[in-house]
Formats: sequence, structure tokens, C-alpha cells
Amino acid sequence: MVFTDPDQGDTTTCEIFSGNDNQYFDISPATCILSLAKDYDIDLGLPSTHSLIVRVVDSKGLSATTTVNINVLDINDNTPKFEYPEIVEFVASDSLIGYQVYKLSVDDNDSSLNAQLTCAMDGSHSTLQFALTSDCIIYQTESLADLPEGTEINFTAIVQDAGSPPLSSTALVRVIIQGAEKAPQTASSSAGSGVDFTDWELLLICGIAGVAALLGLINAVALYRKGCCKKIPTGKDASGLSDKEK
Ligand SMILES: [Ca+2]
Ligand SMILES: [Ca+2]
Ligand SMILES: [Ca+2]
Repeated sequence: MVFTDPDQGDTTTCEIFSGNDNQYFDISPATCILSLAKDYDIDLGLPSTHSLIVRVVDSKGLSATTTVNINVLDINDNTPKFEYPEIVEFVASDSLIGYQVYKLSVDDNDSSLNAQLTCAMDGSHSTLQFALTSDCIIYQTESLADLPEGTEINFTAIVQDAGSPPLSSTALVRVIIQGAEKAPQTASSSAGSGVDFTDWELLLICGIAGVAALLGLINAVALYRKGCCKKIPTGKDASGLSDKEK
């Protein structure tokens, strides 16, 4: 801090008058040089701005004050990281071009540009079947139909921050090709009849069968009643015996 005192040779003392509640800052009483009193890392959530009032007092108790506004800048001291150093994903051989395989999870403990991250495939260890977007999504770029089940395609993913200079780290991505996805089987096809019915068709068949059964029942009752009457001769009751036989 720079100050002047018209009294030649007067003794002066500097102090932080206010704004230093957490004692983050220190000032030299003689030279008025302001400094940090302790390690300060805004990556740990400490505030990035402070406002201090600094006062200089002379031997007669006369004083002057000034306000010091402090902006604490982040330094790029954290390397961006993938959540996992190695990622294994399985993809069906009949999956389509454009299929999103996985989104890589990344993090950086810095702030602003020092934590602004972009992903890319390592040019020295890459593949044509898959690509990696800048926001860390792996997606399919070629047909996998000709690849045998169990084929492994791997590449190295890089995540880099926008700090100056930038920091980066890598992860190994392993994609395993699986057999083609099987279409779900219906009850009729699994029974081997070779005929597939939709739900509506099944409902209709059940309805027709129900009506036929009902008609059959009505017919049976009618025949029974008709048969009863024919079998009972005149003079016999429902037991089939004549009054004489009884
Ligand atoms: Ca003075
Ligand atoms: Ca930092
Ligand atoms: Ca960083």
C-alpha cells in the first residue's frame, strides 16, 4: 500500500481496519505490504472476492483509510479426470449407426475455464467404428454386423480442460460386440405352430368359441327336455313306472 505523510520523519503504522474476519490477510505495519496469512484455495469453496479497509496511523494518532477490493483468481492446479480409468461397454452387432453407447463421466475441481472440459479420442489409439463427442458421448459410426460376437474394439479417450496451460488425462474404453438382439417370441411361435395371432385375433377366436359353447349348451338342454317327454309313456310319471308297477 502506498501513502504519504507531509510530516517529514513521522512514524506511521498500517493495519487492516475491517473486512478481515477470517484472518485470511496480513499487513506489515511498517511497510504496509498486504499479503495472504494462510493457504488460500478457492477450489475448496473459499470466496473469490474480499473487501478490506486498510488504515495508516501516525505518531499523533492521525489516520487515513482506503478500501482494498481483492479478486482471488483460480489457478489451473487440478487435472480433469474420468470417473473410471477403464470403461467396458457391450454393444449388439445389429445396433444402428448413431447409437449412443455411453456417456463418459468427467470432473475437474477447478473453476471457470480451468474446469471447462472437452473429450476427444486419442489420435494414436482410435477406431473407426465409434466416435467420441466433445461432451464425452461415445456413439456408433459404422455397421457392426460383420463382426463376430466377442470382438473387442478399444480406444483411448482424452479429457482436457481449457486452462492455460491446459491439463488432461486419459481412460481406456473397451467395447465388446455381442450377438444380434433377438426379437421377443410370442406364445404361438414358441409352441411351433408357425401361426402368430394378434391380441385382437385371439379375442375374436375366444368370443366365437364362447358363443358356440353357449349354443351347444342350449341345444343340449332342449334335446334333453324333448327326450324326457318322449320316453315317458302315457300313464307313467317321471320315474318311468306305471301306477300299477308302483
Ligand atoms: Ca503525520
Ligand atoms: Ca484451482
Ligand atoms: Ca483444471
